[in-house]
Parts: sequence; structure tokens; C-alpha cells
Amino acid sequence: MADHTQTNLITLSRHVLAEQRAHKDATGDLTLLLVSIQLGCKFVATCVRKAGIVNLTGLAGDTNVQGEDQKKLDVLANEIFINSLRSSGKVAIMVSEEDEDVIIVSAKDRDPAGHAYAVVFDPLDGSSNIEAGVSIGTIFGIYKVAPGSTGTAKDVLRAGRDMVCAGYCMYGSSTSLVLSTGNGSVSGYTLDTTIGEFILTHPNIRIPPRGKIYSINEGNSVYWDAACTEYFAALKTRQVDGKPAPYSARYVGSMVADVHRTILYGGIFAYPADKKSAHGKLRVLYECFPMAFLVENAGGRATTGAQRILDMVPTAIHQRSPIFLGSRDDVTDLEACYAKHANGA
Ligand code: P6P
Repeated sequence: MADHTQTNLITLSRHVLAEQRAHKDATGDLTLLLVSIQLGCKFVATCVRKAGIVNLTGLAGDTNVQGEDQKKLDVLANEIFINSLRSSGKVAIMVSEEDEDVIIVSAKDRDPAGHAYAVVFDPLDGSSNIEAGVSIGTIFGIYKVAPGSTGTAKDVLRAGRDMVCAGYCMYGSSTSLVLSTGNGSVSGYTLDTTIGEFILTHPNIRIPPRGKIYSINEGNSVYWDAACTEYFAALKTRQVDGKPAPYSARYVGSMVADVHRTILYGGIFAYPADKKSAHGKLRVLYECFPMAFLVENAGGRATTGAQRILDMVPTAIHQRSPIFLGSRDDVTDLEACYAKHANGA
């Protein structure tokens, strides 16, 4: 039969189920969990769209565990995802950027059969950009917890390479969800609001091996270490055939937007450790690990400068890390620069 794309839509759930069927031990539990994550993303997308109209922006009065002013949308998004994940019956434990402690799901809210998962997430990353209408997003990572686990911090204080799934949903001109379940496969889905489904629009995303864009907050350059300073100066002064050929600078200040562009167009995104932020700013569990998981599965690399991001084992759920991620060749050059400086060159 002819493939009538308009009448044979590949939804996210259908696509993930097909991918999972390729794994012998797949039970459909992850697909079910992703249904609840999709619901959260759709709900938050409507809240973000309405924010300006119903005055959901502006300060909610409280501050979150990071000491940042908590905006109304942050509060809403956090509650939406916690409720949606809990209702899936597939979650044993959660970590949210907005909650100081781990969130344990009680046995009554867990499906006794099948797999259980640990979900780490930033419900609304980049929220300081809400009023400016800049793209913001939800970032999440998923671990499978050991059978019988009642859900404890040890289910999430694990290497990023143990994740079984990671993704982000970007609330921009359209609502885009980018997801990987590993195996070198990354797919992009766009929300069709007329039917309320994420539709496969970017199958098998591959990051270019080298790009022409660098993405870093240059306002912090006075605090950078020597390796970072040298590497980014070289991108600005590079020449090809004796003619200037600098990289372009692009920096949104919203990780989801900056990483999304880097995955699609190539280049390097960075939030380094520096004299102002000794461990960097971005959080290991729910920002660095998921983005590193996606970038690596799209053919790129993600490093602290000294080690592969996904090999890190966090000791605290809100731990920060420096991060450089993007095109394979660009990040390899960055790693070489840090190695040279580490050897006292
Ligand atoms: P800076 C947004 O607040 C965020 O957490 C990330 O989304 C973004 O990459 C980073 O902080 C921007 O930080 O210091 O450059 O404003």
C-alpha cells in the first residue's frame, strides 16, 4: 500500500514502541513512562503559550533550592511533571531542579509489575527568559532502577552512561521534543496541536562532525582559565587559506535553545568552570547528563574539559559541572587544549 504520510502519522509513542521492540527485553514500560512525560510537555507548552495572557510570568514570591526567584511557570511546570510522572505508575524516585530533596514515589503509586524508573528533570530550564519570549524548555533523564528498589538516592547518584533515555522539550516557535533511547539514535518530534500528538519530524538526527558556531557567555571571559581563553580566542582568529575564517558567536542563555541549535547546526556549546563559578553553573543530573547523552548518540562529544561527562558519578543530586559539548572534532580540539594546559604547556 502507498505510504500516505498524512494518514500514516508516526507519533512519538509509535516510534519509541517500534524502537523498543528491537530490544528483546523491552516490556513497553519505558513507552508508558514516556506517555506521561509527553503529557507533562503538552501541558507545560499550553501554560507557556498562555503565560503572557494570564500573567503566569512574574515572581511567585518563593525562591527555589537554587536561591533563584521562583516564577509562577516554574512552580506550575514542576507540579505538572511530578503529578504526571507519579500517575504513570512506572516511577520509583524523582529528582527535580525545583526540589531540594529526592521525591520518593510510594508503593501505592507504583505498578507492582514491570520495570520501575528514576527520572531526573529540570521542569522549566531557562525560566529567567520567560518574559522575553525566548525559547525555554524541559530537560529529563531516565535510569532503570534495580528490581525491588524502594527508590533511594543511590538510584540516581550513578554515572550518566547508565541512563536508558534522555530528552528535552523546547517551547519555542513550535514545541519540539528531542529524544534518545541510546543505540546511537536521536529523533526529533514536533507537537501537532490539532491532534495533540508529537509527530516524528527529524528522524535519526546526526550532529555535523565539525561546525562553525561557538556558544558561550563571553560576559564571563574575565573569569575563564587559560585553556578556555586560548581555545575560544583561536576560534575568533582562525584563518583558512590565509584569510580570516572566524566561527560565528551564538548564545541564547537558555540551555535547551543553545544545545538544540548545536545538535542541528554543529559547533560547540560551553558553560565552563571559572573564577566566578568554581564548578560551573549547570547541574550534572538533569542538565549535563541528558544533553551529553543526546549529543553522544547524535555522534558528538561532551566533556568537562578533563573527562567525559557521562563517566562522571555525582555525589549530590544538585551537583554542578563544567560542560563543553557539540561536534566531535570541535570538542576534541577543546579537550586537546585542556590536556596541553594540564601538562603545564
Ligand atoms: P548565564 C538558564 O538560567 C540556565 O540555567 C541555562 O539554561 C543556561 O544555559 C544558563 O543558565 C545561562 O547562564 O550565566 O550565561 O546567564
